Amino acid sequence: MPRVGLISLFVVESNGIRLLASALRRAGYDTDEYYLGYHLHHVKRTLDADDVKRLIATMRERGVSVVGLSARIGALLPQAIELTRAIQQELRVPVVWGGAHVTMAPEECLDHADYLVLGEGESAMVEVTSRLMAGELATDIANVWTRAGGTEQRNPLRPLVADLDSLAYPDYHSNSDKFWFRDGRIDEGDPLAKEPVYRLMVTRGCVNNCGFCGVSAFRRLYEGRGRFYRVRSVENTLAELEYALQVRPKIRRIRFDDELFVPRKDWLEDFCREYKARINLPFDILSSPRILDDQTIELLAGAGLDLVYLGVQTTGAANQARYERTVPDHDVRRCVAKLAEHGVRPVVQVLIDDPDASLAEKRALLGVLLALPRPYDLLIYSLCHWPGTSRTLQLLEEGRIGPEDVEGRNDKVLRQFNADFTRPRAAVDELFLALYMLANKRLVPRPILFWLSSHGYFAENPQRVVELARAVNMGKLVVRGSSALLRGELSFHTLRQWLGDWNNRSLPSI
Ligand code: B12
Ligand SMILES: C[S@@+](CC[C@H](N)C(=O)[O-])C[C@H]1O[C@@H](n2cnc3c(N)ncnc32)[C@H](O)[C@@H]1O
Ligand code: SF4
Repeated sequence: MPRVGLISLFVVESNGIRLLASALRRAGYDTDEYYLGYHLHHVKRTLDADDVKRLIATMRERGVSVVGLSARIGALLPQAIELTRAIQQELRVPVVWGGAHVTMAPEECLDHADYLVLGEGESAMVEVTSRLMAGELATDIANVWTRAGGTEQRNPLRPLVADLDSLAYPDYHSNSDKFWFRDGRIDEGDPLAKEPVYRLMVTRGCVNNCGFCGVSAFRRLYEGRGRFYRVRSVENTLAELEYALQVRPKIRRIRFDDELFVPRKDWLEDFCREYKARINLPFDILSSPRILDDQTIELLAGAGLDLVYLGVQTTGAANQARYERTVPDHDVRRCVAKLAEHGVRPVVQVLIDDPDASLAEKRALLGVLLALPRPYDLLIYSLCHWPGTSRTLQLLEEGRIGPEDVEGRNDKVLRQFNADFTRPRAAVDELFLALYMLANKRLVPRPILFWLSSHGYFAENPQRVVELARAVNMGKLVVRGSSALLRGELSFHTLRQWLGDWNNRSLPSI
């Protein structure tokens, strides 16, 4: 029986692969999921030749006649190309690419795959599969770009899925059609089967349009193709969670992967009531102070909200000027204080290394971070230029970056997404990175950090401050890791991720 094989590259968590697999199975196609490598942060990001051989041998054995590869990030393009060539040569079957990078930069991908599926892939992949399985070409299908028929075909996008409840959710019960290849091992079954954290998404799109974010590229692309921001019903969400708890009884925590957890009060009220009654596990979300007013925080905390990745990025003024984003600094303060008051852990996320960030802005951002009630967790990201975002287009137009700086032609995201000291920076930027890393921890008094930030000597000689920041950060990671281990909450993947970072000498701030 011919079958589809879907491959996820260095991301065992992939929602995309699982949802596509469910869509294909629902449409009647036997479908395998193949996970190659660990998480991206694991030290090995090159393809392991033996793993590739075993993957191809397994696909041959199982009669895979159509291959789908998820090319989510431009930085992994060389690996995606290498793997695609090996599959085409060995198996002589068509290889279809889809995923965020294909959607953002299809021109760059067209040379390398037989078919590209842009945007949401469920129904397009089912159609492509039905054609290919019938021995036909799949050249005239909405969302598909291809040169398979000899001429280049760029079909328009179909409308966005209007009703997210109509999609099948990922399945974790059928284990005989999932394989995980890494370091010479093959495991059957879903790599996440024993994970204590269950990840899911309840939305697609976003209500905002921040310039640095992939959303600004997707929104432009999808203009005129239906409602961009969509939410699943509360009932559909809880039904997925109840199913997951049945088939994965080890789940201890829920992580909503949505980039902005549901900015709709009515939905949140229903959700919180039902979630508390039916699921009652601690849960984590991504959000922004704009969404989390005091009342919403109370509501979510009452339902079990434990941790919030809180997007702050930079100062209110710079956010507005550069990124089309309005979050006043005082609101960040209010939000973090309120979360702490309710026992919810905020993980503040900031964005550095924008070429237009002035010295005054860097100082002001330190002020914003120092004004928050300590301690709190902090993730510091270094601006990466995804293809097609508003900020990337603007910087390209102004000549502030070149095409070689855009992810796909660049792989900065692999090396410096979480900012650390392995990337060369101007001395003053090293100083500010070190000061930000110290700002969220109680060890160094705030006035000293202010003083360090304004003293010319340290702007030219930041090494001592950098060493201090590294040591303090390392201490916090060790304490945090040990207590998570004791609570039984240090998941296998988080541990691997940290060990990978450790190996790369690039421990992120926390
Ligand atoms: C959740 C998430 C994560 C989670 C979990 C991933 C997961 N569960 O899938 C984690 C934290 C692991 C993660 C990791 C990373 N992520 Co991420 N992630 C996301 C996020 C917010 C949602 C992804 C998602 O699951 N969407 C829902 C599913 C259904 O959509 P999808 O994956 O796009 O899949 C659909 C289509 O793309 C398509 N499709 C996908 N694959 C395929 C394959 C085939 C054959 C076909 C036909 C179609 C198809 O069909 C799917 C169903 O409609 C996106 C932002 C976004 N809105 O896309 C960022 C995003 C994809 N991530 C991004 C980045 C940078 C990363 C990291 C590099 C971060 C890092 N340094 O660690 C890693 C990369 C990991 C890897 N190897 O790919 C960037 C990518 C930018 C780029 N193009 O380079 C995005 C766009 C973030 C942003 N807001 O700007 N991520
Ligand atoms: C998935 S985003 C969600 C952000 C959240 N919705 C918000 O409003 O802030 C998570 C974090 O990734 C970081 N990030 C997003 N785009 C980035 C880019 N182009 N380069 C580096 N970091 C980025 C930002 O710091 C952001 O807070
Ligand atoms: S940064 Fe957050 S709020 Fe802004 S567009 Fe992206 S996901 Fe939406």
